Amino acid sequence: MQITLTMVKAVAVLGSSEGVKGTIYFTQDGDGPTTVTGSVSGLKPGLHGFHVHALGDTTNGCMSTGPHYNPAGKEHGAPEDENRHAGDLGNVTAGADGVANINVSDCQIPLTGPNSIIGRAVVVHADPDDLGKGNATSCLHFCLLCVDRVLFLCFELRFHLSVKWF
Ligand SMILES: [Cu+2]
Ligand SMILES: [Zn+2]
Repeated sequence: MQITLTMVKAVAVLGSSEGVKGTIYFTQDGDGPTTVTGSVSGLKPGLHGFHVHALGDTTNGCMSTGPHYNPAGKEHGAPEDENRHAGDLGNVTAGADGVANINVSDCQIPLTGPNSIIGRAVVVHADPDDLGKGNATSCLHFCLLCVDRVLFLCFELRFHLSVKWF
């Protein structure tokens, strides 16, 4: 019997009318964690919430992308929390130059299988994610904050379905 290891890659090209843009790459090797790399520029220096939202519909900004992707029915949290939405990737940090470099590894955002994030939306928010420890504990609340100021606060782009199989 032959065992085939599969490497799956995906990309999200993010952009907004406010000059915020970036490209984020996702790589998963077999059943291992998904590595998320890339950078986003044009951000206000500081922390910005970074999530996978449930839906890939970006026609109405943050609003149409639904809540944080949450196939296990858990609460909003930090990436390292056991009780978290699968889509809770925490924050990215933009430096003084407005660039956030991303390089994280996460076990709850697979690129294959029933809980695959392919086709869902990636959102970088203008505001920091409180990671479930502050007032904006509800995912919906958090996203509504975003939608309220969608022109300045959030941008997102759904995944291109450019999954490559090796
Ligand atoms: Cu979000
Ligand atoms: Zn969440």
